[in-house]
Amino acid sequence: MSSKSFDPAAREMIDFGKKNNFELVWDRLKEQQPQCGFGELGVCCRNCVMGPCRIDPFGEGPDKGVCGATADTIVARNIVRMIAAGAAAHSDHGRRPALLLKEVGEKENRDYEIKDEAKLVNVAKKLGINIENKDKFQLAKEVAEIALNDYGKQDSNSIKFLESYAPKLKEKLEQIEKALYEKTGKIMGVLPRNIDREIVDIMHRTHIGVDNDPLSLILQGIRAALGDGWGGSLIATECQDILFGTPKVHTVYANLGVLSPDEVNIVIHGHEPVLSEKIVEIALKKELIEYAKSKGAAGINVAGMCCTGNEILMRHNVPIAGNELHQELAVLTGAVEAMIVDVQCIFPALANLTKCFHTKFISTSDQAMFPGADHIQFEEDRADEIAEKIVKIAIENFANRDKSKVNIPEHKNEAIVGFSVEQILEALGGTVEPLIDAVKNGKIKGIVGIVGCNNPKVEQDYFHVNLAKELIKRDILVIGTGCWAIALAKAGLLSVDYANFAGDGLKSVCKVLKIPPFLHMGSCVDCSRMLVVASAIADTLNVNISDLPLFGSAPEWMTEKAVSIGTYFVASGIPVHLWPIPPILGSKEVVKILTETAKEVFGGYFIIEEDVEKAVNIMEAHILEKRKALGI
Ligand code: BF8
Repeated sequence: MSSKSFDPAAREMIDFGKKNNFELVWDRLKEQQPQCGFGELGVCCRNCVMGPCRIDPFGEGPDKGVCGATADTIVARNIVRMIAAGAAAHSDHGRRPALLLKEVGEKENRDYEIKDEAKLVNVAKKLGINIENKDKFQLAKEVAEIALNDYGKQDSNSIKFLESYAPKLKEKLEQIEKALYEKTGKIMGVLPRNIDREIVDIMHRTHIGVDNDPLSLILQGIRAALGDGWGGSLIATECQDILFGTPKVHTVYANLGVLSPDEVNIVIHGHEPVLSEKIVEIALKKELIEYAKSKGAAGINVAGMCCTGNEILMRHNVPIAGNELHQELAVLTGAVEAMIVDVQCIFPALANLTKCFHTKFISTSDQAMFPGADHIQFEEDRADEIAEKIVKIAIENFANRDKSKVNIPEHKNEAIVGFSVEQILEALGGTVEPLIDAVKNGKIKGIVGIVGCNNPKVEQDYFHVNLAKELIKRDILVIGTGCWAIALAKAGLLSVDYANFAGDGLKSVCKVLKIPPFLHMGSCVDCSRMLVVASAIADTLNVNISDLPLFGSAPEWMTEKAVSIGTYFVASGIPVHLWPIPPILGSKEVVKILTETAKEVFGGYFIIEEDVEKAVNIMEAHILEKRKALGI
């Protein structure tokens, strides 16, 4: 059996793929060996055509590029460009539901509606909107306008979402800007002024011959990342909750075993729920189920993949077929009529692989085209019509399924999901006080938020699952999102009973509140939910987020989005563990800024650790240190 994955369903399918000569991500990784050492260290520069240049890490070759850029400059420029891309992906995602909310508010779009009026009112109040005598449409319009203004305003004030959701952090960031100016005489801003602007600023200052100072570069990276976490991602979460409903706690199934042997299987993969919400809704229509039956299927089975899967799993009873490294494996089952994709984390390799089966690979976004895919353009103002068209294509494709090729692994597990901030508060009786009491009396030592991806360089899900298991043994509550949350759902860990494997303190809290020791908080943009919880705890205790016994981790990360998430955690005051190593080791200065200077300035910092136990030891030590400082 393959050791490429910790997940038995994946191991089965990887072996099946190998036996039948299907090329998978692990094969392509092998083909790439040895990977570029300059790239791994971050010392390769392609920012102008006097290059490409690279710095010799052994000190035997060139120590600067043609323009004179040192390893410190090159590494810093490269890593902040990663942040820019990650922040752009999340924030551009957030723009879509914000625009849609405005259209719904203006009654220009009638395919969507406001499903959570209570949340709309709460968000409006938080943003300081006067809610008197305003109907839901007016409020939706005003909330959306503030959100969209945060993307495009041209003044130098902080974005409104950060200011409204984390006033204390805003104050702290202002003090940091002031202190930096007093110390250096240089203007180095960290408060995001405009979500888009901070990303553009990075692209500007990393152009040849602009910013060459690693500290100034990294601080701009932090600014853009904060514009993601407290801006773009938060806007995505809040607008989506208003439009599609705030997640509620419920049970779903997870893993490839959710694919049905006798129904039309539609897998929705990507990130933006604007499309997937519609597919879920349309697939429940009686006429379409009847249509599927007329084509010989028992019904229609919609399953999610990656973070769009998380979005629909959080809000509906929709199972999830897997996380990032499952996308090709789902196709290998031979039982997928359509793989429908929007944006982000979608392998272009799916185009070739789906051709070996009857699976239709359907792209839908004007931003994400895949050579070899069928493109059906999704448009919000024709959402019902287009979703129906896509579902019908899947149904009609059922006749092409070759039953002799169907090979669905049996593995699937039940998972309790849906822990939005609102649901956590409800479980706690309306306030964060009971959680704070549990932290104060030591039943819960601290909280770790785990995020992010799979990466074929790491045994799939191994680090996610084992890190989480080890943390709860030490009475550390684990919350998280993204492919981590899917990993735990697949492994059957998202259950109240699993609290039996936690330390006595955490176990007792979970049993009283009837919650698992691991809380699935949603997709990657929903890391904003974790920030909101951290901010609520800090406000209640009247301390900064950096004073709290918290830690973050991205133990199998691979995307630029994860770099942005890690950075906004750090800048918000939460240290972050990473594995694999980010491409920064080519610069001692950049390593120092991210691991030491960040700690002095923001309270958060990065650590890199490959070993589960060692990583947990570091996290626990930080948590205990913070508890001591708080006097608890
Ligand atoms: O959006 S799907 S691989 S990037 S964790 Fe990572 Fe997974 Fe992508 Fe975050 Ni979500």
